[in-house]
Amino acid sequence: MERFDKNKDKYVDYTELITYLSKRFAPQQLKRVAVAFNHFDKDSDAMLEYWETKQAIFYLGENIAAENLRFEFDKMDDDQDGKLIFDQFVDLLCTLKKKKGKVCEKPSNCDRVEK
Ligand SMILES: [Ca+2]
Ligand SMILES: [Ca+2]
Repeated sequence: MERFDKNKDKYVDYTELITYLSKRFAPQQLKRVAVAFNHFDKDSDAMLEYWETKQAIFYLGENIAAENLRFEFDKMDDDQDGKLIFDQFVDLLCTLKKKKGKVCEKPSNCDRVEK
C-alpha cells in the first residue's frame, strides 16, 4: 500500500486513495467500479475472491477469456491469498483495458472504453 501513502505516515487515508484512483478513472466510472466491487463481494469481507472478481469484471463489460483472467488475477494477488482488495481490483481492470490497446492513465481514456 506504500504507493498510495503520499504523506508517508504508513497509513493510507481515503483522500490518498481517491486521489490515486481519480487519476485512473472518471468519477462516474469509479463509482460504478465501487458499486460492482461491493455488489459482488458476497461475503462482505472487502475483498473479492476469484469467482467474485470474474463476475464483477464481466458485469463491468470486460470480455476476457477465463484463463487470461486467472493469470492476471494471480499476478495482482501479491499476497496469494486468492483475494483482491479494492485497489488491486482497480489495477486488474486497468490491466485488462491496457491489454486491449487502451491506455488507462487518464480518465478520458477510460471513458472511451466504457460501454
Ligand atoms: Ca469477498
Ligand atoms: Ca490478496
